[in-house]
Amino acid sequence: MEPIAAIATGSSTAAIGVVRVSGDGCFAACDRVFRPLHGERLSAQPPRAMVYGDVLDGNGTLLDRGLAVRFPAPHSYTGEDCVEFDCHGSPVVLGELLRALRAAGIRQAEAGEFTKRAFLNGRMDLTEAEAVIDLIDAETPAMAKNAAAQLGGALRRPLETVRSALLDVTSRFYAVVDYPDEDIEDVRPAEIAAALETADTTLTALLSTCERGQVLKQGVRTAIVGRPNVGKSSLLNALAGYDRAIVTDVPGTTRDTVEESVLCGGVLLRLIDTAGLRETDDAVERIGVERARSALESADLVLAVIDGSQPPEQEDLALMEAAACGSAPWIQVFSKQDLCCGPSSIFVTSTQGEALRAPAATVSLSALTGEGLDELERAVAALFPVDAPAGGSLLTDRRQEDAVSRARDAIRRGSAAFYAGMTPDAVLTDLEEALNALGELTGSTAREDIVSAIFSRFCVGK
Ligand SMILES: Nc1nc2c(ncn2[C@@H]2O[C@H](COP(=O)(O)OP(=O)(O)OP(=O)(O)O)[C@@H](O)[C@H]2O)c(=O)[nH]1
Ligand SMILES: [Mg+2]
Repeated sequence: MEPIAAIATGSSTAAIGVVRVSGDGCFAACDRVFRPLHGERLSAQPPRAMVYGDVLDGNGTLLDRGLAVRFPAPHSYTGEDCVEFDCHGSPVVLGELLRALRAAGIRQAEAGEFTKRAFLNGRMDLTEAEAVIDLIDAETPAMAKNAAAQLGGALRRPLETVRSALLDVTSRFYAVVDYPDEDIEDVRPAEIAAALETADTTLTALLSTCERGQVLKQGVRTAIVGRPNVGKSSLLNALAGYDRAIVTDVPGTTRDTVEESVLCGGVLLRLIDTAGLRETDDAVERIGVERARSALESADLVLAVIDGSQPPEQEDLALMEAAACGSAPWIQVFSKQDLCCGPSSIFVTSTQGEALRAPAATVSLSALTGEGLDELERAVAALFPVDAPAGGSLLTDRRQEDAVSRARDAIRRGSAAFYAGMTPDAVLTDLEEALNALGELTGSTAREDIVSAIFSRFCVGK
């Protein structure tokens, strides 16, 4: 394909900046902007070896001294002839190098174009290409590890196994449908039933990882709620590691919701600090309290904070009732343990005295000294285990989840039709549908607009 070039290392100043080039004829063009200090021109240098030399602008004037590597097709990221330049990480130098490459006939690459070419040239399937985006965007080590494993085929492999089993089954059916008079080997019901069942089991196992995959990718929306002055904002700050929210000894300090993402027990928490829950005549604070209530209702996890240095008040009991009545797991947090004299656990009952849904954990901590924060981390890690049991197999993408579930449903329908003794073409329709859904996932039958949408999520240079 036509040659393209882009800065791969972003637009900010750094020690090193990389410009990558890919496409037909790119070696000759690169000879015009790079002159090795020793030996022959770049296009005659050994493949995949770093060469030190002068980086030149369009007029042959020295721009920088750096390294260049050439990767002859097909042994490159894109599968095409590729060159990478390691320059000093000056946006000006890198921009000038791009300009010189343009003058040599190489156009600016679009977002994700290198990876799109890698996909089109069969260097990776769609699940692996999507893993590249996830790896770049990873916000936690667990997310990065899951993406890295998928980059290595952790999703592709089980899907391929299912696909080839289905292909085997469909080809047998086709033989029967297409050549009814030939004496073709029997359809072998037991083998077919076993193949369909294995496919169903594999896809079901994948689907069962979606919830954890979402936690991994989106994080857990966590509302910190409680009455005024119990230390909610202090807890947010302690978890964030800096003074994100204003803390004072005036009850009603926080009036709006304050959001911050933190890593707690290996889990990405999207923390929402809220206004202290109380009745108030202040119009602004009242809106804050409404927002606090809606945060509590929509959260995936609730940290119900109770001042541990004081006897509980009616409002604390009301808070816990509200947390217990929701559907999200909640953690009872007793704050200000350094002043310790208050309760360390409260049995939760409704205003009518009935026992309510118990907290997932009860933690005593001090935002001031940090004691007990590790206990909170352990409680969160136990609630949201993100480390995939079989490394990299967590399904984190809604598109992928949708395709796997359509494939599984079609297999189940096909299986039911098979057991009901339907004609082979009835079973085939369902199995073809399953194969198509799997093809969308791996990209072998994905529509062009879907593929384009996926690659547009990339940054330029990737
Ligand atoms: N000794 C001690 N004081 C704390 C601790 N956490 C919070 N405080 C104090 O309690 C007061 C209220 O803290 P905030 O974090 O503002 O409480 P809040 O729940 O966000 O209060 P509102 O925003 O008004 O609802 C401040 O004076 C804090 O310094 C703690 O762990 N130990
Ligand atoms: Mg506050």
